[in-house]
Order: sequence, then structure tokens, then C-alpha cells
Amino acid sequence: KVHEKLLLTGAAGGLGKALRERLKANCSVLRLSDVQAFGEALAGEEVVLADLADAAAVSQMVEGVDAIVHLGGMSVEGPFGPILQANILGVYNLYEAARKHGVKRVVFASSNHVTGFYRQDETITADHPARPDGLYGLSKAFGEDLSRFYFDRYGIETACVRIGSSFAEPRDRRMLATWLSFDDLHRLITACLTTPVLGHSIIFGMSNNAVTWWDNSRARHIGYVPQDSSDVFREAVYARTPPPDLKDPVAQYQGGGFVVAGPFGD
Ligand code: NAI
Ligand code: 15L
Repeated sequence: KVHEKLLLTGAAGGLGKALRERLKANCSVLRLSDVQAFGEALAGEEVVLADLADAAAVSQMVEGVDAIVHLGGMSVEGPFGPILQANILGVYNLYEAARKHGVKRVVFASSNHVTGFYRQDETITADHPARPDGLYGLSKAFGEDLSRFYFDRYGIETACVRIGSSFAEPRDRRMLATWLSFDDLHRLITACLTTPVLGHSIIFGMSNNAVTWWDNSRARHIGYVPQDSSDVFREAVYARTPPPDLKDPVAQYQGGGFVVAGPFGD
């Protein structure tokens, strides 16, 4: 096992639940954290509850771990207040704690919504400028920039994984392009945790889908090889969903429904 103690934030969420068992193979002790209670620690686990907006609690959560998989935070578009607390202040608190406690590697759950305003007929790489499709995407862009600063200034390596759509199965036609299976998500995180030199890297989190809008050629050094594909679900998804209205922004832009969400008053 490469890591003695690994911290997983957002452990009570959809991806946290999917990764809890899988990540045990990556470490001797898995420390699980969330703001909501989610039950007792099992063998080989620790549970440390913390609100990401609370610097002291985040410092305690991070102390003693040797790497972090950071999934915690607001995961969809919504009012700015909670996004500011959980994703912007939260990611600052996390990296400050990592700096103080000497943690050298982080896998940050970024999102395809950092680049959601590229069109579905464009293929982009990690070198394309951010085009966030909302406040949520902006908060993830902030996390990407902040983690780059902590790499340049303090040498903390980060993989910003711009997760597409990680669910048990693709739920609609868009997700045929954006889908990331849970097993591939685990493979990708494992690659980020184990590659000898990670640096500060941006990688799109997707399975081996035939239709794709993202080119991971800038992230070859991570060594991620997806094994799953949305293609096996294509027929079933087409059968149960209407064809897209190509005049609708939801069908034009990579971010799908996020590009028309809001505005939200706080
Ligand atoms: P989720 O919403 O199910 O889980 C997020 C977890 O973060 C929740 O358990 C929540 O309690 C916790 N959280 C929220 N605010 C917090 C705070 N202030 N302090 C501590 N914990 C807090 O989301 P999901 O789907 O599991 O996603 C995990 C991460 O991956 C998120 O950061 C999300 O933005 C990112 N992501 C997920 C995608 C997906 O397809 N599931 C796609 C792109 C990004
Ligand atoms: C995300 O960033 C969200 O966390 C997730 O719930 C999905 O909506 C996903 O993007 C997506 O774009 O499908």
C-alpha cells in the first residue's frame, strides 16, 4: 500500500460511498470525513466529521494523513452562499491545512463545469482556458487555480480531476459522452496517487467512451487507462430519451443543464 493514512472528504456523498470500500486497497488506514454524520468507522477506517468552512476542524481532519482525496463540497449549481463556504473557503482551508501538516499530494474533485461553456462539437484539452458554466463551475476553477498556487509556492502536488458524470450508469444522452464509471474513477484516483511525478495536473474524468469532448493527452504522465465505456448503454439510453433539440443551449454546450441554471438569490 502506497499510503499509510489517506483522507477521503465528502465520504457521505454519492462518490464517497462508491469509493469507501474501493479506496481501502490504497492505504493502511482510510480516514473518512463529511459535514454530515454517516455512521461508525469500520475496520481500517477513522471518521472525523468537519465542516470545510471551519478552519480549525479542517486542520484536525488533515493532521496525520499522507494524501487527500477531496470530494467534499457543494456538487451542483445553486446559491452563492453555500458554494462560497464549502467550495471556496473550504478548498482554501484544506490547502492551508495540507501546507501546515506537510501533506504533499491531493486529488481534487474538480468538474467538467469548469469548461461547461465549450460546445458539444468542440474537443478541448487541459490547456484550453476555463469557461465555467455557473457559480459552481467558477468555484471549481478557483480550486484549480488555488491548487496550482500551492504547487508553485509550496510543492504540494495536485491532480484536478474534472469529473464528467460519475454515476452507476449514464442517465441521459449527454452522459454517454461524459460518463465515468465508479471503477474507472477508482482507477483514475489510484493513478493520481501512485504516479511518480504528478506535478499540478488537470485530467478529465471519463471512461473510454466513443463519443467524447475531452482530450487527455496532456495527462499521459498520470498513466490512467479506463476500462469501462458508456457505449454498452447507448441503445438503451436512446430508446428511453427523446432526440436533442439542437437549438436548446442544454444540447449545445458541454455543461448541459448547468448552463441554464439560476440565477439564484441568496
Ligand atoms: P455529493 O453531493 O453526493 O457529495 C458531496 C458531499 O460533500 C456530501 O456528502 C456533503 O455532505 C459534503 N459537503 C457539502 N458541504 C460540505 C461542507 N461545508 N463541509 C464538509 N462536507 C461538505 O456529490 P458527489 O456526486 O459525491 O460528488 C463528489 C465530488 O465530486 C464533489 O466535489 C463534486 O463537485 C465532484 N463531482 C462529481 C461529479 C459526479 O458526476 N458525481 C461530477 C463532477 C464533479
Ligand atoms: C457535476 O459536477 C455534478 O457534481 C454531478 O452531479 C453531475 O451533474 C455532473 O457534474 C454532470 O455534469 O453530469
